[in-house]
Amino acid sequence: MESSLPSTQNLDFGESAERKDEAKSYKEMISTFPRVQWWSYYEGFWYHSMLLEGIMSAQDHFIPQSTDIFITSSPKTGTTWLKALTFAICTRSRLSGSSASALLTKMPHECVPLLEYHRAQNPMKRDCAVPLVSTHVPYSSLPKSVVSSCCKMIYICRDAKDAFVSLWHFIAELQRSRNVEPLSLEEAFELFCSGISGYGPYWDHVLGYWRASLEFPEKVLFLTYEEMKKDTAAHVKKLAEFMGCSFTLEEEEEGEVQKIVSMCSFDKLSNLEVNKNGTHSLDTLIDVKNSAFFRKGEIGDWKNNLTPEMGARLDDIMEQKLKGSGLKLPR
Ligand code: PAP
Repeated sequence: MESSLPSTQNLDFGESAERKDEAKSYKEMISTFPRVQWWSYYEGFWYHSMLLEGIMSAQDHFIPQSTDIFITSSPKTGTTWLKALTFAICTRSRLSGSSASALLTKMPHECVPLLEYHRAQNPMKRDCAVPLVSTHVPYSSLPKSVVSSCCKMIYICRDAKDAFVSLWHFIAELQRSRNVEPLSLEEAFELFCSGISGYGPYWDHVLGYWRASLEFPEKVLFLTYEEMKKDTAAHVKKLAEFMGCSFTLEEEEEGEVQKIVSMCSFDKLSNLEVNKNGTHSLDTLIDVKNSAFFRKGEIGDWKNNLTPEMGARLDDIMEQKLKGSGLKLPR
C-alpha cells in the first residue's frame, strides 16, 4: 500500500546547494533504517520518512530563541486546542482588547509552526514575536539545543484509545483525499498496539515527557486533554502562569480568561470559516483540509469505533507500560 504522504524523493527542505546535499544525505541515512510500511524507525520511535528529514535537520540546526515555549504532544492528543489557547494567552496584550483575533482568520497550526517542518527552523519564516513552536518529537529526540536551553515546554496527552481513534480517522481522511485505500481500523490498531504509529510507541512518547516533567517541573508542564476539558478556565490561568504572563486581577475581572476559553472552544473554532472550508499546507508538502483537525472534540469517542475488547486490550497495554512511573492517564 502507498503512503498518504508524498515520498521524500522531490522534497526541497532548503534553499541552498549545501542544504540540498544535506537533504540527500538524510534520505540516504533514512533508507538504511528499519521500515514497516511507510514508517521508519529512528532513535526508538517510528516516523514517516518525510518528517524524519525535518527532525534530523532540526536536531542538527535548530537554535531556539531563549524566550521560546514548546507545545509538545503526540499526534491527535489536543495539539490544535493547546496551540490556540497558548497563542491566545500570549498574544492578548498585542491585540489591544480583541483577544486572539488572529485565530478568527488563521488556523491554529498556521499561528504556531511545527518544529519538524522547515518553516519553524527558519527564523526568517517565523513570526518571532510569538514565542511558540510546537513539536511531536519525543523528548529523547528533541534537538540538544532545546533540551539544554532554558525554554519551557508544555506537553499534552490523552487517553490512548481516543488518541488512536482520532489518528485513524485523520489518516484515513488524508488517504482518501489522495485516492489511497485507507488502512483498516483493525490493521492500524494492531500496529498501534505494537508501538507502530507516527511518533510511536505512544506510551514511550508520554513517558519521556512525564519523566522530564518530574525532573524539571519548572520547565515542563504536563497536561491531559481530559483534565483540560473538565476545567478549561483553570487551565488557561495555569498556562498563563507557567508561560510567565499571568492574568492581572483587572483582566480576570474583565472576563479575559473566559473570553479565551470561548474563543478556543471546539464549537467556536470548528465553526469559523477558515477552519470549515480552508486548507492547511503541511509546510507546502501536502494540503490538508482544516476541518480534518476538528472532528468531534469529545472524550470517549473510542466507544463508537473500537469494541470493548479492543478498548480493554489497549488499556492493559498502557497500564503495563506506565507501571511504576506514577502516571495514571484518564480512561
Ligand atoms: P494534530 O496532532 O494533528 O495537531 P490534535 O489537535 O492533537 O491533532 O488532535 C485533534 C483532536 O483534537 C481531534 O479529536 P477527535 O478526532 O477525537 O475529535 C479534534 O477534534 C480535537 N480538537 C481540535 N480542536 C479542539 C478544541 N478546540 N477543543 C477540544 N478538542 C479539539
